[in-house]
Amino acid sequence: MNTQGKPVTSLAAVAYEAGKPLSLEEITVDVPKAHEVRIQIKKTAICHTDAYTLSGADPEGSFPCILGHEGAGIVESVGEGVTNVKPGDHVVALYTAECGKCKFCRSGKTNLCGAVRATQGKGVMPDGTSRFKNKNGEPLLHFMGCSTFSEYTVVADVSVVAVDPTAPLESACLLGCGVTTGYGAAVKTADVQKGDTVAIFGAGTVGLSVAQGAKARGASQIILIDINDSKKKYMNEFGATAYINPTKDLKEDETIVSKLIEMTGGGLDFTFDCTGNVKVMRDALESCHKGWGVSVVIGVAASGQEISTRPFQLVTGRIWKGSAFGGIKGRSEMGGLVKDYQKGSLKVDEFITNRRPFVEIDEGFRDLHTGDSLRTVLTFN
Ligand code: NAD
Ligand code: DAO
Ligand code: ZN
Repeated sequence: MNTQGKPVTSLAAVAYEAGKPLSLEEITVDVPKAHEVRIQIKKTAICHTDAYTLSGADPEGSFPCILGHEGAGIVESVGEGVTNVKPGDHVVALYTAECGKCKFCRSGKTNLCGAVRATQGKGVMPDGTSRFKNKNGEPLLHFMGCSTFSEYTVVADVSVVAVDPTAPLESACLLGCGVTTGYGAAVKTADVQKGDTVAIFGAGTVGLSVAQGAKARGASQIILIDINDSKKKYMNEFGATAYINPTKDLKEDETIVSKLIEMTGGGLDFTFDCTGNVKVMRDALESCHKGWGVSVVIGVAASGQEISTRPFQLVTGRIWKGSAFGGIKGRSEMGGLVKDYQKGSLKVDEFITNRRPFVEIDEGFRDLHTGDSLRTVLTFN
């Protein structure tokens, strides 16, 4: 059936209120306007940010909305003026847009883009309106410019990239967030070099992806730190050389900082926070080598949290920085990541620990809390 130019009916998980269960229902997805793209989502994974916003802990979360930001599918139709994708293209939705024209994009210094920033944060399309409505005709907000928990979604053309159609969409969808974030943080934000020492706090999808990036660069030591022993089984696969559980592997007079400094003869060249815990962020900074160690904050902390350390840590040469989406420019660099995946140098499928039909999205959210789960991929029929 030709759906182009017409509103479509779509199965979606609607988040009506923070802290309330998702409502699986049919919604209407409007025709894409100028510079917009309507995508039939085939695969979407669930990330902690979706759970964080649904829980109500995200002060910027607005409801009712369609969550989901790690998704891939096929372009169903495009609005006027769209030139970067066409119907039938296999695509990944991008929560970090790339317009190529704004001050950020032209700077060559960041992957952040200003093009849709303000409206994306408010849960609407660039013209200030939503493309989603429920059966009662009430508008539903967009989320992170993606809203992949709907079989059909509409995104801005700057927020979507076409990928090689021979790459499985379930793998492509993971490149929409977790894997790219960790891998990019190691190879791009930190630019880890051969022989460098690396410590990663948090061995989830993001942390393990940092590990594989550090391994690809030839790091000499890759130390994973996690309070959950069930992640230890992944350490070899992603290139880690040691695993420390600070709740049980430290001697009485040791701290995680003193242990890491001792293991590396003075501290790490690079550390990464992939937990979102501000105390861990401090430990990560203070485990860095005096004079040059760099600590990269990737984890998203709960609302109202602040980081602290003694300023002397910075005076004596440690550097604290952050990374969003691994510093990767979604539209110009996603193709390269897909190629790396296809030639086997970037692990992606290894992160899929659960597969479910989309209607099992609630169980998918529960998977996030089981010890050894990395990513659950949901499939639309
Ligand atoms: P995850 O929950 O799968 O992994 C987090 C890991 O940290 C878990 O294994 C957990 O056991 C461990 N952990 C929790 N507290 C710890 C502590 N005190 N010490 C050591 N380990 C601890 O999450 P993920 O999907 O890998 O994401 C990691 C973080 O990155 C989250 O905060 C997420 O919101 C954030 N994130 C940031 C970006 C970005 O662009 N900056 C993108 C995606 C995700
Ligand atoms: O440009 O001001 C801005 C914000 C860009 C958004 C970057 C988001 C990084 C963290 C996302 C959390 C995980 C999906
Ligand atoms: Zn831009």
